[in-house]
Amino acid sequence: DKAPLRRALLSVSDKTGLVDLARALAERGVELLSTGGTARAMREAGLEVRDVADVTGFPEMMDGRVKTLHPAVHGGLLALRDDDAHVAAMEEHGIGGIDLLVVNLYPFEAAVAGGADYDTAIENIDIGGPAMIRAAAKNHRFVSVVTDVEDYDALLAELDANEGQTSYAFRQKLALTAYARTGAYDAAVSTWMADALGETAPRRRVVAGKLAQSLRYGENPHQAAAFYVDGNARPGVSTARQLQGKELSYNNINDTDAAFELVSEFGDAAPACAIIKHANPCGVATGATLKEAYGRAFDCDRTSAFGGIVALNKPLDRETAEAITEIFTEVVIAPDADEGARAVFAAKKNLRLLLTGGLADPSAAGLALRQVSGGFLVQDRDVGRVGADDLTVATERAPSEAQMIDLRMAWTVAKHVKSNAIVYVKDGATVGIGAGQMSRVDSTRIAARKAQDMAEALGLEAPLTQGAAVASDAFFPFADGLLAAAEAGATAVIQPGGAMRDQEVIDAANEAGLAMVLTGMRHFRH
Ligand code: 93A
Repeated sequence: DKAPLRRALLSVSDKTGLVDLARALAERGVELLSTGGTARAMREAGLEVRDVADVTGFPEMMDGRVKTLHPAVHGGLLALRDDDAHVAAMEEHGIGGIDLLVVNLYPFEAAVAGGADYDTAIENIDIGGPAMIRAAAKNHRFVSVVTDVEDYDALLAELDANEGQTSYAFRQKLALTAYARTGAYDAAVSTWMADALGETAPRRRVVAGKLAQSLRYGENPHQAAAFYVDGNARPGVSTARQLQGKELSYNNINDTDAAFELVSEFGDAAPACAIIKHANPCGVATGATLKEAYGRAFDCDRTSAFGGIVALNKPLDRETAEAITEIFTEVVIAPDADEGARAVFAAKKNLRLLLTGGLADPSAAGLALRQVSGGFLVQDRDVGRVGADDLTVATERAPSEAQMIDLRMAWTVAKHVKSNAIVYVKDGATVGIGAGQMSRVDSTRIAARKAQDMAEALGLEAPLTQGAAVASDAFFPFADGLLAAAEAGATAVIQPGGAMRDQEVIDAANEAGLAMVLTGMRHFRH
Protein backbone atom coordinates (compact mmCIF):
# COMPACT_ATOMS: atom_id res chain seq x y z
CA ASP A 1 0.00 0.00 0.00
CA LYS A 2 3.02 2.27 -0.16
CA ALA A 3 3.03 4.95 -2.84
CA PRO A 4 6.25 6.50 -4.18
CA LEU A 5 6.66 10.26 -4.34
CA ARG A 6 8.36 11.42 -7.51
CA ARG A 7 6.58 14.62 -8.41
CA ALA A 8 4.82 17.22 -6.24
CA LEU A 9 2.68 20.21 -7.13
CA LEU A 10 2.75 23.05 -4.64
CA SER A 11 0.30 25.95 -4.90
CA VAL A 12 -0.24 27.86 -1.69
CA SER A 13 -1.60 31.25 -0.70
CA ASP A 14 -0.27 30.96 2.84
CA LYS A 15 3.46 30.55 2.25
CA THR A 16 4.21 29.63 5.88
CA GLY A 17 6.64 26.70 6.01
CA LEU A 18 6.66 26.44 2.21
CA VAL A 19 10.37 26.80 1.61
CA ASP A 20 11.34 24.35 4.35
CA LEU A 21 8.92 21.78 3.04
CA ALA A 22 9.96 22.26 -0.58
CA ARG A 23 13.62 21.99 0.31
CA ALA A 24 13.03 18.82 2.30
CA LEU A 25 11.16 17.35 -0.68
CA ALA A 26 13.89 18.38 -3.14
CA GLU A 27 16.49 16.76 -0.90
CA ARG A 28 14.49 13.53 -1.17
CA GLY A 29 14.70 13.75 -4.97
CA VAL A 30 11.14 14.97 -5.52
CA GLU A 31 10.52 17.08 -8.65
CA LEU A 32 8.70 20.32 -7.79
CA LEU A 33 5.93 21.91 -9.88
CA SER A 34 4.33 25.14 -8.87
CA THR A 35 2.13 28.12 -9.69
CA GLY A 36 3.19 31.79 -10.04
CA GLY A 37 3.67 33.22 -6.59
CA THR A 38 4.51 29.91 -4.97
CA ALA A 39 7.14 29.14 -7.61
CA ARG A 40 8.63 32.58 -7.16
CA ALA A 41 8.96 32.12 -3.39
CA MET A 42 10.72 28.79 -3.89
CA ARG A 43 13.07 30.13 -6.54
CA GLU A 44 14.00 33.03 -4.32
CA ALA A 45 15.08 30.44 -1.77
CA GLY A 46 17.32 28.89 -4.41
CA LEU A 47 15.15 25.87 -5.22
CA GLU A 48 14.66 24.40 -8.64
CA VAL A 49 11.00 24.55 -9.71
CA ARG A 50 9.06 23.83 -12.88
CA ASP A 51 6.17 26.15 -13.69
CA VAL A 52 2.72 24.64 -14.09
CA ALA A 53 2.37 26.82 -17.18
CA ASP A 54 5.26 24.87 -18.67
CA VAL A 55 3.45 21.60 -17.93
CA THR A 56 0.09 22.73 -19.31
CA GLY A 57 1.42 24.67 -22.25
CA PHE A 58 -0.84 27.55 -21.28
CA PRO A 59 0.18 30.70 -19.43
CA GLU A 60 -1.67 31.55 -16.24
CA MET A 61 -4.46 33.77 -17.52
CA MET A 62 -7.49 35.88 -16.61
CA ASP A 63 -5.89 37.35 -13.50
CA GLY A 64 -4.91 33.88 -12.37
CA ARG A 65 -8.46 32.56 -12.55
CA VAL A 66 -7.15 29.87 -14.86
CA LYS A 67 -3.78 28.42 -13.94
CA THR A 68 -4.08 24.79 -12.97
CA LEU A 69 -7.41 23.90 -14.58
CA HIS A 70 -5.96 21.64 -17.26
CA PRO A 71 -5.87 17.90 -18.10
CA ALA A 72 -2.10 17.87 -17.68
CA VAL A 73 -2.67 18.71 -14.03
CA HIS A 74 -5.94 16.91 -13.33
CA GLY A 75 -4.93 13.85 -15.35
CA GLY A 76 -1.73 13.70 -13.33
CA LEU A 77 -3.71 13.82 -10.11
CA LEU A 78 -6.56 11.49 -11.10
CA ALA A 79 -4.92 8.74 -13.14
CA LEU A 80 -5.05 5.28 -11.60
CA ARG A 81 -1.44 4.14 -11.72
CA ASP A 82 -2.42 0.46 -11.90
CA ASP A 83 -5.00 0.81 -14.68
CA ASP A 84 -3.58 0.04 -18.12
CA ALA A 85 -5.99 2.35 -19.93
CA HIS A 86 -5.18 5.21 -17.58
CA VAL A 87 -1.48 4.66 -18.00
CA ALA A 88 -1.89 4.50 -21.78
CA ALA A 89 -3.85 7.78 -21.72
CA MET A 90 -1.09 9.42 -19.73
CA GLU A 91 1.48 8.26 -22.25
CA GLU A 92 -0.61 9.24 -25.24
CA HIS A 93 -1.19 12.77 -23.94
CA GLY A 94 2.17 13.28 -22.29
CA ILE A 95 0.73 13.55 -18.79
CA GLY A 96 3.08 13.00 -15.88
CA GLY A 97 1.77 11.66 -12.57
CA ILE A 98 1.54 14.05 -9.63
CA ASP A 99 2.06 12.07 -6.43
CA LEU A 100 1.78 14.88 -3.90
CA LEU A 101 -0.40 17.97 -3.92
CA VAL A 102 0.24 20.74 -1.43
CA VAL A 103 -2.43 23.42 -1.61
CA ASN A 104 -3.89 25.99 0.66
CA LEU A 105 -6.66 28.10 -0.73
CA TYR A 106 -7.19 31.78 -1.43
CA PRO A 107 -7.93 33.19 2.04
CA PHE A 108 -11.64 33.68 1.49
CA GLU A 109 -12.60 33.49 5.18
CA ALA A 110 -9.92 35.97 6.21
CA ALA A 111 -10.89 38.37 3.42
CA VAL A 112 -14.53 38.35 4.50
CA ALA A 113 -13.67 38.63 8.20
CA GLY A 114 -11.49 41.61 7.26
CA GLY A 115 -14.50 43.36 5.75
CA ALA A 116 -13.89 42.70 2.05
CA ASP A 117 -16.49 44.23 -0.27
CA TYR A 118 -18.60 42.04 -2.53
CA ASP A 119 -16.29 42.01 -5.54
CA THR A 120 -13.18 41.44 -3.45
CA ALA A 121 -14.86 38.54 -1.70
CA ILE A 122 -15.80 37.05 -5.08
CA GLU A 123 -12.19 37.31 -6.33
CA ASN A 124 -11.11 35.44 -3.21
CA ILE A 125 -13.13 32.38 -4.14
CA ASP A 126 -10.58 29.75 -5.11
CA ILE A 127 -11.63 27.46 -7.96
CA GLY A 128 -8.51 25.70 -9.14
CA GLY A 129 -7.34 24.91 -5.60
CA PRO A 130 -10.46 23.05 -4.47
CA ALA A 131 -10.66 21.29 -7.85
CA MET A 132 -7.14 19.91 -7.42
CA ILE A 133 -7.69 19.07 -3.75
CA ARG A 134 -10.83 17.10 -4.56
CA ALA A 135 -9.10 15.30 -7.42
CA ALA A 136 -6.06 14.36 -5.36
CA ALA A 137 -8.21 13.32 -2.39
CA LYS A 138 -10.35 11.10 -4.61
CA ASN A 139 -7.22 9.40 -5.87
CA HIS A 140 -5.72 8.91 -2.41
CA ARG A 141 -5.00 5.30 -3.33
CA PHE A 142 -1.96 6.82 -5.06
CA VAL A 143 -1.79 10.51 -4.24
CA SER A 144 -1.08 12.43 -1.04
CA VAL A 145 -2.84 15.77 -0.54
CA VAL A 146 -1.76 18.25 2.10
CA THR A 147 -4.11 21.15 2.78
CA ASP A 148 -2.97 22.24 6.21
CA VAL A 149 0.39 23.84 7.02
CA GLU A 150 0.23 21.93 10.31
CA ASP A 151 0.58 18.66 8.39
CA TYR A 152 3.91 19.49 6.67
CA ASP A 153 5.98 17.95 9.46
CA ALA A 154 3.79 14.86 9.58
CA LEU A 155 4.33 14.37 5.83
CA LEU A 156 8.11 14.51 6.16
CA ALA A 157 8.01 12.17 9.15
CA GLU A 158 5.87 9.77 7.11
CA LEU A 159 8.39 9.84 4.24
CA ASP A 160 11.26 9.21 6.64
CA ALA A 161 9.47 6.29 8.21
CA ASN A 162 8.69 4.69 4.84
CA GLU A 163 11.85 5.15 2.77
CA GLY A 164 10.46 8.11 0.90
CA GLN A 165 7.01 6.61 0.38
CA THR A 166 3.65 7.17 2.05
CA SER A 167 1.32 4.57 3.53
CA TYR A 168 -2.28 4.13 2.44
CA ALA A 169 -3.59 4.88 5.93
CA PHE A 170 -1.68 8.15 5.94
CA ARG A 171 -3.06 9.16 2.55
CA GLN A 172 -6.59 8.30 3.66
CA LYS A 173 -6.24 10.58 6.65
CA LEU A 174 -4.96 13.40 4.44
CA ALA A 175 -7.91 12.88 2.09
CA LEU A 176 -10.48 13.18 4.83
CA THR A 177 -8.83 16.36 6.06
CA ALA A 178 -8.86 17.64 2.47
CA TYR A 179 -12.60 17.09 2.01
CA ALA A 180 -13.26 18.72 5.37
CA ARG A 181 -11.37 21.73 4.07
CA THR A 182 -13.17 22.03 0.71
CA GLY A 183 -16.52 21.40 2.41
CA ALA A 184 -15.92 24.13 4.98
CA TYR A 185 -14.59 26.45 2.28
CA ASP A 186 -17.72 26.28 0.13
CA ALA A 187 -19.84 26.55 3.28
CA ALA A 188 -18.01 29.77 4.15
CA VAL A 189 -18.72 31.13 0.67
CA SER A 190 -22.39 30.20 0.91
CA THR A 191 -22.74 31.60 4.43
CA TRP A 192 -21.15 34.86 3.34
CA MET A 193 -23.51 35.09 0.38
CA ALA A 194 -26.51 34.39 2.58
CA ASP A 195 -25.38 37.22 4.86
CA ALA A 196 -24.72 39.53 1.94
CA LEU A 197 -28.12 38.82 0.36
CA GLY A 198 -30.06 38.68 3.62
CA GLU A 199 -31.10 35.09 2.92
CA THR A 200 -32.56 33.42 6.00
CA ALA A 201 -34.41 30.37 4.67
CA PRO A 202 -32.77 27.42 6.47
CA ARG A 203 -33.08 25.23 3.37
CA ARG A 204 -30.72 27.57 1.53
CA ARG A 205 -28.19 27.49 4.32
CA VAL A 206 -25.27 25.20 4.99
CA VAL A 207 -23.55 24.64 8.26
CA ALA A 208 -19.82 24.29 8.61
CA GLY A 209 -17.10 26.02 10.52
CA LYS A 210 -13.38 26.48 10.57
CA LEU A 211 -11.48 24.94 13.44
CA ALA A 212 -10.52 27.77 15.77
CA GLN A 213 -9.29 25.85 18.77
CA SER A 214 -8.84 22.28 19.89
CA LEU A 215 -10.29 22.16 23.37
CA ARG A 216 -8.77 20.16 26.21
CA TYR A 217 -12.09 18.41 26.67
CA GLY A 218 -15.81 18.90 26.19
CA GLU A 219 -18.67 19.30 28.60
CA ASN A 220 -17.00 16.53 30.65
CA PRO A 221 -13.34 15.50 30.82
CA HIS A 222 -13.97 12.22 29.00
CA GLN A 223 -15.38 14.03 25.94
CA ALA A 224 -13.06 15.33 23.21
CA ALA A 225 -14.03 18.74 21.83
CA ALA A 226 -13.13 21.58 19.52
CA PHE A 227 -14.32 25.11 18.82
CA TYR A 228 -15.30 25.98 15.23
CA VAL A 229 -16.06 29.48 14.01
CA ASP A 230 -18.33 30.42 11.15
CA GLY A 231 -16.32 33.40 10.03
CA ASN A 232 -18.64 36.22 10.99
CA ALA A 233 -16.75 39.19 12.35
CA ARG A 234 -19.36 40.50 14.80
CA PRO A 235 -18.39 41.14 18.42
CA GLY A 236 -18.86 38.01 20.49
CA VAL A 237 -17.02 35.15 22.12
CA SER A 238 -15.65 33.86 18.78
CA THR A 239 -14.01 37.15 17.85
CA ALA A 240 -13.07 38.44 21.30
CA ARG A 241 -9.48 39.11 22.28
CA GLN A 242 -8.39 37.27 25.41
CA LEU A 243 -6.13 39.47 27.50
CA GLN A 244 -5.21 37.07 30.26
CA GLY A 245 -6.01 33.81 31.98
CA LYS A 246 -5.99 30.15 30.98
CA GLU A 247 -7.43 28.88 27.74
CA LEU A 248 -11.21 28.90 27.64
CA SER A 249 -12.89 25.55 28.14
CA TYR A 250 -15.90 24.18 26.29
CA ASN A 251 -18.24 25.20 29.11
CA ASN A 252 -16.56 28.61 29.40
CA ILE A 253 -17.17 29.34 25.74
CA ASN A 254 -20.80 28.26 25.98
CA ASP A 255 -21.47 30.28 29.12
CA THR A 256 -19.51 33.32 27.96
CA ASP A 257 -21.56 33.40 24.80
CA ALA A 258 -24.80 33.19 26.79
CA ALA A 259 -23.63 36.00 29.08
CA PHE A 260 -22.55 38.34 26.30
CA GLU A 261 -25.62 37.76 24.15
CA LEU A 262 -27.81 38.58 27.15
CA VAL A 263 -26.00 41.72 28.27
CA SER A 264 -25.92 42.98 24.68
CA GLU A 265 -29.74 43.09 24.73
CA PHE A 266 -29.38 46.14 26.98
CA GLY A 267 -27.53 48.17 24.37
CA ASP A 268 -25.06 50.68 25.73
CA ALA A 269 -27.43 53.29 27.13
CA ALA A 270 -27.25 52.38 30.82
CA PRO A 271 -24.64 50.15 32.49
CA ALA A 272 -25.77 46.54 32.68
CA CYS A 273 -24.33 43.28 33.91
CA ALA A 274 -25.26 39.62 33.44
CA ILE A 275 -23.81 36.77 35.48
CA ILE A 276 -24.17 33.30 33.99
CA LYS A 277 -23.85 29.90 35.58
CA HIS A 278 -24.41 26.66 33.68
CA ALA A 279 -25.78 28.57 30.70
CA ASN A 280 -28.49 30.30 32.74
CA PRO A 281 -28.37 33.79 34.19
CA CYS A 282 -28.16 33.87 37.99
CA GLY A 283 -28.25 37.66 38.14
CA VAL A 284 -28.87 40.49 35.69
CA ALA A 285 -29.06 44.16 36.56
CA THR A 286 -28.74 47.70 35.37
CA GLY A 287 -27.25 50.40 37.55
CA ALA A 288 -26.17 54.03 37.72
CA THR A 289 -22.60 52.75 37.39
CA LEU A 290 -21.15 49.50 36.11
CA LYS A 291 -20.05 48.63 39.62
CA GLU A 292 -23.59 49.10 40.87
CA ALA A 293 -25.00 46.99 38.05
CA TYR A 294 -22.53 44.21 38.93
CA GLY A 295 -23.34 44.45 42.65
CA ARG A 296 -27.08 44.28 42.03
CA ALA A 297 -26.69 41.34 39.64
CA PHE A 298 -24.54 39.61 42.23
CA ASP A 299 -27.18 40.18 44.92
CA CYS A 300 -29.77 38.20 42.97
CA ASP A 301 -28.04 34.93 43.83
CA ARG A 302 -24.65 35.25 45.50
CA THR A 303 -24.27 31.51 45.90
CA SER A 304 -24.64 30.67 42.23
CA ALA A 305 -22.53 33.65 41.09
CA PHE A 306 -19.46 31.97 42.60
CA GLY A 307 -17.34 30.66 39.72
CA GLY A 308 -19.63 32.34 37.22
CA ILE A 309 -19.16 34.27 34.00
CA VAL A 310 -19.65 38.03 34.09
CA ALA A 311 -20.65 40.02 31.02
CA LEU A 312 -20.74 43.81 30.91
CA ASN A 313 -22.13 46.18 28.30
CA LYS A 314 -19.62 48.97 29.01
CA PRO A 315 -15.84 49.12 29.23
CA LEU A 316 -14.69 47.55 32.48
CA ASP A 317 -13.39 50.14 34.96
CA ARG A 318 -11.17 49.77 38.02
CA GLU A 319 -13.96 49.95 40.61
CA THR A 320 -16.01 47.26 38.91
CA ALA A 321 -12.91 45.11 38.40
CA GLU A 322 -12.16 45.35 42.12
CA ALA A 323 -15.71 44.32 43.01
CA ILE A 324 -15.58 41.35 40.62
CA THR A 325 -12.30 40.07 42.04
CA GLU A 326 -13.76 39.84 45.51
CA ILE A 327 -15.12 36.42 44.61
CA PHE A 328 -13.92 33.67 42.30
CA THR A 329 -15.04 34.38 38.74
CA GLU A 330 -14.13 32.28 35.71
CA VAL A 331 -14.47 34.76 32.85
CA VAL A 332 -15.25 38.43 32.36
CA ILE A 333 -16.32 39.62 28.93
CA ALA A 334 -16.78 43.30 28.08
CA PRO A 335 -16.41 45.63 25.10
CA ASP A 336 -13.19 47.04 26.58
CA ALA A 337 -11.28 47.55 29.83
CA ASP A 338 -9.48 50.63 31.09
CA GLU A 339 -5.92 50.59 32.41
CA GLY A 340 -7.00 50.53 36.04
CA ALA A 341 -9.19 47.50 35.46
CA ARG A 342 -6.41 45.71 33.59
CA ALA A 343 -4.04 46.37 36.48
CA VAL A 344 -6.51 44.93 39.00
CA PHE A 345 -7.06 41.82 36.89
CA ALA A 346 -3.34 41.34 36.18
CA ALA A 347 -2.95 40.21 39.79
CA LYS A 348 -5.52 37.46 39.20
CA LYS A 349 -3.67 35.21 36.81
CA ASN A 350 -6.44 32.64 36.35
CA LEU A 351 -9.23 35.09 35.62
CA ARG A 352 -9.89 35.26 31.90
CA LEU A 353 -10.62 38.68 30.47
CA LEU A 354 -12.18 38.86 27.01
CA LEU A 355 -12.59 42.11 25.12
CA THR A 356 -14.96 42.29 22.21
CA GLY A 357 -14.63 45.85 20.95
CA GLY A 358 -18.40 46.30 20.91
CA LEU A 359 -21.70 44.65 21.72
CA ALA A 360 -23.30 41.67 20.03
CA ASP A 361 -26.18 42.46 17.70
CA PRO A 362 -29.27 40.79 19.20
CA SER A 363 -31.19 41.28 15.98
CA ALA A 364 -28.52 39.87 13.64
CA ALA A 365 -29.96 37.05 11.58
CA GLY A 366 -28.31 33.66 11.88
CA LEU A 367 -28.93 30.00 12.45
CA ALA A 368 -29.40 28.15 15.71
CA LEU A 369 -28.54 24.46 15.71
CA ARG A 370 -29.40 21.57 17.92
CA GLN A 371 -28.12 18.10 17.46
CA VAL A 372 -30.34 15.05 17.56
CA SER A 373 -29.16 11.51 16.92
CA GLY A 374 -28.78 11.11 13.18
CA GLY A 375 -28.97 14.79 12.33
CA PHE A 376 -29.54 18.26 13.57
CA LEU A 377 -32.32 20.77 13.76
CA VAL A 378 -31.84 24.17 12.21
CA GLN A 379 -33.84 27.27 12.95
CA ASP A 380 -33.43 31.03 12.86
CA ARG A 381 -31.82 32.56 15.90
CA ASP A 382 -34.44 33.90 18.29
CA VAL A 383 -34.25 37.56 17.35
CA GLY A 384 -37.85 38.22 18.36
CA ARG A 385 -38.39 41.38 20.34
CA VAL A 386 -41.50 43.13 21.54
CA GLY A 387 -41.83 46.91 21.49
CA ALA A 388 -44.18 48.96 23.63
CA ASP A 389 -46.81 48.84 20.88
CA ASP A 390 -46.85 45.04 20.84
CA LEU A 391 -47.97 44.80 24.45
CA THR A 392 -51.60 44.58 25.50
CA VAL A 393 -52.87 44.99 29.02
CA ALA A 394 -55.21 42.09 29.82
CA THR A 395 -56.21 43.07 33.37
CA GLU A 396 -58.31 45.81 34.96
CA ARG A 397 -55.19 47.28 36.45
CA ALA A 398 -52.49 48.53 34.09
CA PRO A 399 -48.85 48.49 35.17
CA SER A 400 -47.28 51.76 36.29
CA GLU A 401 -44.52 53.22 34.15
CA ALA A 402 -41.89 51.90 36.54
CA GLN A 403 -43.49 48.46 36.54
CA MET A 404 -43.56 48.50 32.77
CA ILE A 405 -39.80 49.05 32.64
CA ASP A 406 -39.26 46.11 35.00
CA LEU A 407 -41.70 43.95 33.06
CA ARG A 408 -39.87 44.53 29.82
CA MET A 409 -36.53 43.81 31.45
CA ALA A 410 -37.92 40.60 32.97
CA TRP A 411 -39.17 39.60 29.53
CA THR A 412 -35.77 40.23 27.95
CA VAL A 413 -34.00 38.18 30.60
CA ALA A 414 -36.58 35.36 30.35
CA LYS A 415 -35.67 35.00 26.67
CA HIS A 416 -32.18 33.94 27.80
CA VAL A 417 -33.29 31.53 30.54
CA LYS A 418 -33.87 27.85 29.82
CA SER A 419 -37.54 26.94 29.85
CA ASN A 420 -39.61 26.87 31.87
CA ALA A 421 -38.36 30.35 32.67
CA ILE A 422 -39.70 32.61 35.39
CA VAL A 423 -37.93 35.89 36.11
CA TYR A 424 -38.72 38.39 38.84
CA VAL A 425 -37.35 41.92 38.40
CA LYS A 426 -37.44 44.83 40.80
CA ASP A 427 -36.06 48.30 40.06
CA GLY A 428 -33.95 47.14 37.13
CA ALA A 429 -32.46 44.04 38.77
CA THR A 430 -33.46 40.40 38.72
CA VAL A 431 -34.40 39.26 42.21
CA GLY A 432 -35.39 35.66 41.48
CA ILE A 433 -34.82 33.38 38.49
CA GLY A 434 -36.37 29.96 38.00
CA ALA A 435 -34.86 27.99 35.11
CA GLY A 436 -35.10 24.70 33.34
CA GLN A 437 -37.96 23.13 35.25
CA MET A 438 -40.42 20.73 33.68
CA SER A 439 -43.27 22.52 35.44
CA ARG A 440 -43.89 26.25 35.24
CA VAL A 441 -45.22 26.31 38.80
CA ASP A 442 -41.96 24.79 40.03
CA SER A 443 -39.94 27.48 38.22
CA THR A 444 -42.14 30.13 39.82
CA ARG A 445 -41.66 28.66 43.29
CA ILE A 446 -37.91 28.09 42.87
CA ALA A 447 -37.40 31.69 41.80
CA ALA A 448 -39.39 32.91 44.81
CA ARG A 449 -37.51 30.64 47.18
CA LYS A 450 -34.16 31.88 45.86
CA ALA A 451 -35.36 35.43 46.50
CA GLN A 452 -36.32 34.42 50.02
CA ASP A 453 -32.88 32.89 50.61
CA MET A 454 -31.17 36.05 49.40
CA ALA A 455 -33.39 38.22 51.61
CA GLU A 456 -32.25 36.19 54.60
CA ALA A 457 -28.60 36.36 53.54
CA LEU A 458 -28.83 40.12 53.06
CA GLY A 459 -30.83 40.64 56.27
CA LEU A 460 -33.85 42.08 54.50
CA GLU A 461 -37.26 42.05 56.12
CA ALA A 462 -39.04 40.75 53.06
CA PRO A 463 -37.88 39.06 49.85
CA LEU A 464 -37.45 41.41 46.93
CA THR A 465 -40.15 39.59 44.99
CA GLN A 466 -42.53 41.76 47.06
CA GLY A 467 -43.86 44.29 44.59
CA ALA A 468 -41.78 42.82 41.76
CA ALA A 469 -42.56 42.36 38.08
CA VAL A 470 -42.50 38.78 36.85
CA ALA A 471 -42.04 37.33 33.37
CA SER A 472 -42.95 33.90 32.10
CA ASP A 473 -41.33 32.80 28.80
CA ALA A 474 -44.50 31.00 27.72
CA PHE A 475 -48.14 31.27 28.70
CA PHE A 476 -49.50 30.05 32.01
CA PRO A 477 -51.60 27.01 31.04
CA PHE A 478 -53.47 27.26 34.35
CA ALA A 479 -53.86 29.91 37.00
CA ASP A 480 -51.67 28.05 39.51
CA GLY A 481 -48.32 29.42 38.25
CA LEU A 482 -49.65 32.94 38.20
CA LEU A 483 -51.06 32.56 41.70
CA ALA A 484 -47.73 31.23 42.95
CA ALA A 485 -46.10 34.41 41.61
CA ALA A 486 -48.75 36.54 43.31
CA GLU A 487 -48.13 34.65 46.53
CA ALA A 488 -44.45 35.53 46.26
CA GLY A 489 -45.51 39.17 46.14
CA ALA A 490 -45.36 39.94 42.42
CA THR A 491 -47.72 42.73 41.40
CA ALA A 492 -47.20 42.81 37.65
CA VAL A 493 -46.92 40.01 35.13
CA ILE A 494 -45.72 39.73 31.54
CA GLN A 495 -46.36 36.61 29.50
CA PRO A 496 -47.30 35.68 25.92
CA GLY A 497 -50.95 34.84 26.58
CA GLY A 498 -52.83 32.59 24.19
CA ALA A 499 -53.57 29.68 26.51
CA MET A 500 -56.83 27.76 26.17
CA ARG A 501 -57.64 28.89 29.69
CA ASP A 502 -56.43 32.46 29.22
CA GLN A 503 -59.67 33.82 30.65
CA GLU A 504 -59.21 31.75 33.79
CA VAL A 505 -55.68 33.13 34.15
CA ILE A 506 -56.86 36.71 33.51
CA ASP A 507 -59.68 36.34 36.04
CA ALA A 508 -57.23 35.05 38.63
CA ALA A 509 -54.92 37.99 37.91
CA ASN A 510 -57.76 40.45 38.40
CA GLU A 511 -58.83 38.78 41.60
CA ALA A 512 -55.27 38.96 42.94
CA GLY A 513 -55.06 42.64 41.95
CA LEU A 514 -52.25 42.03 39.47
CA ALA A 515 -51.48 44.04 36.37
CA MET A 516 -50.86 41.67 33.47
CA VAL A 517 -49.40 42.41 30.05
CA LEU A 518 -49.46 40.03 27.11
CA THR A 519 -46.69 39.95 24.50
CA GLY A 520 -48.20 37.65 21.89
CA MET A 521 -44.71 36.16 21.49
CA ARG A 522 -43.09 33.20 23.18
CA HIS A 523 -39.42 32.69 24.05
CA PHE A 524 -38.90 28.99 24.61
CA ARG A 525 -35.23 28.14 25.04
CA HIS A 526 -34.42 24.51 25.72
O1 93A B 1 -8.03 31.46 -9.48
S1 93A B 1 -7.93 30.06 -9.23
O2 93A B 1 -9.13 29.47 -8.77
N1 93A B 1 -7.55 29.29 -10.60
C1 93A B 1 -6.68 28.27 -10.65
O3 93A B 1 -6.58 27.62 -11.69
C2 93A B 1 -5.86 27.99 -9.50
N2 93A B 1 -4.92 27.05 -9.28
C3 93A B 1 -4.41 27.22 -8.05
N3 93A B 1 -6.78 29.79 -8.17
C4 93A B 1 -5.94 28.75 -8.32
N4 93A B 1 -5.02 28.27 -7.44
C5 93A B 1 -4.74 28.85 -6.12
O4 93A B 1 -3.71 29.79 -6.27
C6 93A B 1 -4.23 27.91 -5.08
O5 93A B 1 -5.28 27.24 -4.37
C7 93A B 1 -3.43 28.79 -4.16
O6 93A B 1 -4.20 29.29 -3.10
C8 93A B 1 -3.02 29.97 -5.02
C9 93A B 1 -1.54 30.01 -5.22
O7 93A B 1 -1.19 30.98 -6.16
P1 93A B 1 0.30 31.50 -6.30
O8 93A B 1 1.19 30.29 -6.43
O9 93A B 1 0.33 32.35 -7.54
O10 93A B 1 0.65 32.28 -5.07
